[in-house]
Amino acid sequence: MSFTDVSPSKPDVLRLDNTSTPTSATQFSAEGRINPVLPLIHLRGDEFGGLQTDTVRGLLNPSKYLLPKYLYDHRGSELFEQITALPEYYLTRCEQEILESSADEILSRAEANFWLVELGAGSGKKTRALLHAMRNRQMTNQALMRYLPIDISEEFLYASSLQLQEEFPAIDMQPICAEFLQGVGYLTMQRNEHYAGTQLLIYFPGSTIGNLTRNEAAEFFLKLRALLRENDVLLLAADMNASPEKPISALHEAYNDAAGVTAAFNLNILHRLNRELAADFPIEAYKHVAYYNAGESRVELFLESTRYHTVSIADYRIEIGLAERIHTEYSHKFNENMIRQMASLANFTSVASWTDAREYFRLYWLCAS
Ligand code: AVJ
Repeated sequence: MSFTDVSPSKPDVLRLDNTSTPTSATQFSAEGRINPVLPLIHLRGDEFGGLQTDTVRGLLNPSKYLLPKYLYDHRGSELFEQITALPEYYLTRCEQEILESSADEILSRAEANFWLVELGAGSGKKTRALLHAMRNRQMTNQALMRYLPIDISEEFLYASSLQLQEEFPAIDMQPICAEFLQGVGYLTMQRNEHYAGTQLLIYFPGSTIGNLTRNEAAEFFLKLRALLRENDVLLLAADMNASPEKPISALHEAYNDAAGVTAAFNLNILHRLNRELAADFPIEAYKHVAYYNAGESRVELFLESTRYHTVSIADYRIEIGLAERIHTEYSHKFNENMIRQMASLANFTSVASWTDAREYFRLYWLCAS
């Protein structure tokens, strides 16, 4: 049985959009079934309604595209996990290095009472480093601290939260199944009503911000800021742009790994469309293309067709030319000034940042001002 079988109507999930009974403790039984240990707050709407509409719209566009969020189905998330372990994919290890050496210092900037909110289910060593630092602080003062991961994938959220709660029993945890901003909105309300003296620390890891276009990123910052109050904090992880310290070849290799895992990750979206939309992409006719666009300071990912063909999806028949590219993902890269500017446009002030030994990656303490 998979975690996806935990339907929102089961009693171990607290739904806020309809009347529900609060939950008791849950745990895994020997057969791997989930029984009520960690109550999960569920705010998510129906997120897959858009796959067909979004796909058709993207393929009818003069420059064809697919939305990056659809890369992350179950298989896509597995492949992304594999990417994070690749020798060429330095991002995850750099962020880990920063947190392992600086988590105590980073959290020492927080107020006495704070909630650490993570955008994306925290599973890796990065989150552990932060939770260690939280535990260290907790031992020296009796302040109120909570860890609240927000993720739309109930499956990963459950698995990682249960694991982390087991490792850090003294830290109060509350997983929230929701879209990021929806989850933050819910938490701000809770804070304002019942925990007015508590600071929100929004940790946005992984350089996920890089997936967004500039306009989308600006909108995200503004919307997030609107939910926060002065002195709340966005702890933002962002991959650095190419520089004298960071050659373009490092960027290129991170998205063109020798083992071909990134190619498999990219191509997986076509498998998904064939399966879930009964499309008929000839997957062997596509190749993975990724390159660094210096003018836009981003890596761009495409699926390139090696021959002319047509694809049927729903009632549409879409022509795909020889060497035509379908855009699948952006991975924006940032220098400190870009982050500072984006932040200040949305009324955040960059007050500190931390980097790894090679200066490939950076964590920013952006204070709501
Ligand atoms: C999850 C968006 C941060 O941009 O590096 C990695 C996604 N795609 N390899 C990135 C990704 C291909 C990743 N982010």
